[in-house]
This record gives sequence, C-alpha cells and structure tokens, in this order.
Amino acid sequence: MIKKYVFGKPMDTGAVVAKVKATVPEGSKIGELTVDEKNKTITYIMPPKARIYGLGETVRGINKRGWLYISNNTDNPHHEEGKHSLYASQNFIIVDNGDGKCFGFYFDHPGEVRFDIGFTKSDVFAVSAEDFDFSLYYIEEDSPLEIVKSFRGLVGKSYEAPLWAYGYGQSRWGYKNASDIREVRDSYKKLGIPLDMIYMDIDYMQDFKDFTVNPERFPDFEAFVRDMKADGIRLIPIIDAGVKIEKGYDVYEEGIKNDFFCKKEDGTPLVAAVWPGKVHFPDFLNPAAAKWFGDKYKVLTDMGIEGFWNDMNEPAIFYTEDHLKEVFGELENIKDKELDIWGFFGFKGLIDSINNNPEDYRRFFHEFNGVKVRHDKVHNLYGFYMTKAAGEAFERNNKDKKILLFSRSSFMGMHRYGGVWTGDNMSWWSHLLLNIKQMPSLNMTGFIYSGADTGGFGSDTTEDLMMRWLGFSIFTPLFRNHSALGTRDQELYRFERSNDFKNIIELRYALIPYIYVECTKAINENGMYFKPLSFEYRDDERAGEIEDQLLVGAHLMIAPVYEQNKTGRYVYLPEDMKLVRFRSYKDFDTEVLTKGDHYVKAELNEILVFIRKGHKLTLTEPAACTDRLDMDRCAATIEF
Ligand code: MIG
Repeated sequence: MIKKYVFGKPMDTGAVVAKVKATVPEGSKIGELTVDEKNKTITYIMPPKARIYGLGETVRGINKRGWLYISNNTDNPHHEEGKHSLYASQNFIIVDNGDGKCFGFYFDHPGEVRFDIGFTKSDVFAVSAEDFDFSLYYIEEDSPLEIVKSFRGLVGKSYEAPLWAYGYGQSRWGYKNASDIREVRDSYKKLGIPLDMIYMDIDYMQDFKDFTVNPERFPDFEAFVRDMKADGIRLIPIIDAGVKIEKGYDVYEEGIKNDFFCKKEDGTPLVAAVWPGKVHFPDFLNPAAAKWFGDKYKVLTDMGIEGFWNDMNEPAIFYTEDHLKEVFGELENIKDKELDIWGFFGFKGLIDSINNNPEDYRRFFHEFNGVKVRHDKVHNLYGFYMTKAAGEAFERNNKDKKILLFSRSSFMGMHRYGGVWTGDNMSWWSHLLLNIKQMPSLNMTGFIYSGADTGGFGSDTTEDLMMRWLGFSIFTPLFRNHSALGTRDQELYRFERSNDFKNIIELRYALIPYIYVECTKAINENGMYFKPLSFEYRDDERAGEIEDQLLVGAHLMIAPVYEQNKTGRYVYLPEDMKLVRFRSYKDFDTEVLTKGDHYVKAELNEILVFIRKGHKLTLTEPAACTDRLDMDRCAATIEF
C-alpha cells in the first residue's frame, strides 16, 4: 500500500508515473516516520537489528546503516568509502526493522538530499533537504521485495535493452581510429573469444563535438559500421552533455538560434569547459530543447549505430569562464605577496576549487515545467533528462529497433529510458567487491541493465584481478571491459592466460538465455535480478549479514572470489544447494553442499555457482556473438 504526502510546493521531477492522491498527514507522524518541518528533517529511530536498503548506486554496503549518503550527482573518480556522493541519486529507502516488519519510502526531490543513516547518532536515521518541498511516498508491504515491487509500480517499467547488449563489450578510452578498432576485433577473433560490442570513446568525434565523426580517423564511417556488424560487432559511441561553442557547428548554431542552452541570470548562455573546450549545456529540462537534442542521435542511428552511452551529464564542469576569471583575479591579488603557510593552502584550495565548483551550479538556470529554475535546485535531474531526451527520440525515430542506452548520471525515472554504468572505478580488488554490493541496490531502484567497468577504469589492472572480475561480471547484464587513457592495456588478448579468458567469456554466452530471461522477468514483474540473500531468507540472521554473495535470478546464488592470492573462499549456504564449479561451460564439477558454512576451493580460472533446491540451470552452446547464438541449443542442464 502506498500513501503520498505533500510538503511545501514540490516540483514534479518526472520520477513517479502512477497517479496517487495525496493524503493529509495527521500530526507529525507518517507511519514509522516523524516529520519535523521546522528543522526540515524526517526521522526514524532504528531498532538495533534494523537493516536499511536502497539508494541505488552509492559507496559502501548493501545495508546502508552507519553512513551519511548525500544525493548530489557528482563526477568523482574516487569511489572511496569516505565519499558521500557518486554520480546518481535514487532517494528510495527500505527499512527491515528486524522484527519481521518493514516499510519503505521515496523522497521525491530534485535537489540535494541528505540521508544520515546512523552517522550522527547510531540509532537515528534522519532525512533532510534544504528546500523542504517534496512528495513523500510511504510504502507498507510484508517484505522488502514486496516494497520494491510496489515502489516500482509507482515509478514505471524499467528499460529493456536489446538481446545483443547482453553480449560482451570491449572498450577503452584511447582507441583513436578505425584501425585501432579493427585491431580489437581481429585480436578477439584470432583467439576465438566472443565479442558483441566495441565502444567508441570521445576520440571518434571531430574535436569532441557531439554527433560528429572525425573523417580522417574514420573515413567512410557508414561502411565501417556495416563492416563491423558483418562480424557481429556493434559500435557504441559516447555522447557528452556539453556542446562545443564553435561558429558553424550545427548543434551549437541551432542551440543558440532556438535558445536551447542553459542561461545565467543575465540571460546569456553559461560558458563552461569540458573536453571540447568551451561548451554550452543544453537545457534538457526544457521539452523543446530535449526533443531537439534527442533527434540529433539520428545522425548516428542513420549511419547504422544502435547504441550509446551518455557521459559527463552530472553535468561535469572542468571550469566555468566566470569562475576562472574570479580565480585569476584572486591570483593577481596574491601573486606578489609573501604567502604564509595558510596563505599557501588558501592558494592551493583556490586552484582545487576550479572544477565541479558548487558555486558554478548556482550560476545557471533551466526552463522547467514553464518556470525558470536555478540549476542547483534541480541538479540531480540533469543526466536523467539527457537520457530521457535520447530514449524518447528513439521511440519516435527508431520504432523498429531496440536501441542500447545507458548513462553515467541518473535519477529515479531514468530507469524507464536506459541503464547505468557505475562510472570511473579503479582497478582495485576493493572495487570488485563494491561492484558486487552496488548491483542489488541498483536493481531495487529499477536499474536492471547495469554494470561496472570490468577490470577497473583508473589505475593499472592485473591479470588475476581481470580474471576474478570477469568471474563476477559474466552475471551482470551490462558486461563491459573499460579502462582509462594512460592505464595498462586490459583487452583480454593482452594477457597470457587467453584460454582461461576464452572459457570465461564463453561461459557468459552459455548463460545468456538464463540472464536474459531472468532480467526480462525482473523488468516485467517489477522485481530484481540481483538480490541480497536477506530478501529471500528473511528469518535467517546469518543470511541477513551476507553482502559478498548474491542471488541471481530465481535459480542461482553466486559467491565471487574478490581477494588477491586466494584459491577459495568461505561461503554461507542458507539452505542445501548444489555447487557447480565452472572451468568452462562444458568443464565443471558439481557437489551437493548442506546448509551452513563451507570453505570452497576456486582456482583463478574457476567460477562458483550454486543452484537452489528445486531449481535448474540450462546452458546454451556459445557462439562468436549473440547474433549467432541459437538459444534453443542446449549445451547442459544442471538440476538440484
Ligand atoms: O573526464 O570520455 O566515465 O568512462 O572513458 C573523463 C572519457 C570523461 C569519463 C567516463 C569514462 C570515459 C571518459 N570520461
């Protein structure tokens, strides 16, 4: 059961699609919550055993208790546990109070929201927002999973990716031209490792201009797209939020002519800088601007492109022209002064304040629902509305096809238009574990098609990290190996144990029917594909604390190895299960294990899968790419 309460004058964020009539609260209590309008806070006193779930893509664990999470979409490539915000804001919470009772709520607000979950005071959960204008949806059901389903009914059906998007994708920031990309294709082919997608990072564009292709690097782009597709490979270009300021560039000229860019108080468009140099930000919140920008994707779909990733849409700001002027002014003041140590740190702070500066997010405005709104008030909607613009354009312009679409920044509601990847992680073992923990939280909020940069984006990966990470990522719907410019090459053919890599990727392809069917179920039933154990085994206190094993679809549990130099791990079984230890889709051994704790061996090339009682796993015969998969060809069936 869902009840809606309205406080102040909330903006319609577009997150909720169901019509719910507002209830007037009686006094300050809404179910278990206490609303304190004077202090702009909603509180809940957490019983000792209460577990808190939700919030989608964040740092830390599946149980969110014990930290301060701030909804404030930020381009921050350091996903350490000391951080409070990442690229996404999903203000959805589930409380399981530990006594068999649970409730959930959605705090619908487009600006900054603080979720202090036992951070300031260990038993106090406090939600606060500077502007106390919001709709609160209070959800009561019998279990956390039922709360998820109810909530998702409210926010609408999740995005469905095309089947081929469940294949394996290779990406790297630094592929410069068609021959670099051909080399990726040929190297995979030579080793017989399946591949479905090669991603094109910003270097494919002409001077980082959206919807352009550099003709020297990609002569006859259309033919190139066709040629790759003949090998079963789709090219997936990146689209950045900022539009380069350049006379004669059609996107810039049209944006100016139609007044589609975000403007400052004085009515002139904001000048920021990102990869293209100086840019304007399209006002995706303005429907006419959104339609215009969305239709631009047609430039690429007309050339045969079938998928995109939207980047830098928090939006990331390297600097704004105005703030840079202020900084130079300050520098002028201190230039000839003798700096004491505090003066020196002040100077250093000034330089560090240049990118993603909070002041800059207060310098520009949107035309939102016909009203002029300062950006920071609706900040968390920007990536959502960019992706919505693209998704709605595909519905208009590409009716006969499913287009792959995912974004870095997100908000509730965006799950209807695309998936997400979790941004710039590092090639760290701790980030493999973070990836494992992020997936079920993303699924709660309807982001089913999601995944992380496998192998890690920043810093140098190692062969063993790549192997173990793949051992997890073969279960994530979005399955992409991506890395940053300047880091160690990490395409699978760069390593020695190519046969083991081949076996792992083939196992993914053998699992695609299972993964696809289970994801489709999660989408159609408003359910989850990745679930924490606690969602199924509610009375099992041990299971409630397990965050490094996940339920995957209806039939399986996985227990990835996420530490270096390990040849096995402890696994907790909440019931008897059949262990399948895969070395490849046709080389595996099985063993029935009883409920309880087990130490389970898993060499570097081995993947642990557990089949739940009364369930089965069917594998198909893998192929070089999804287009060539015969999903009805059964390679093995393992039952318990
Ligand atoms: O400032 O396009 O998260 O995946 O490779 C970095 C270059 C911009 C950030 C994305 C990353 C991508 C990179 N982009």
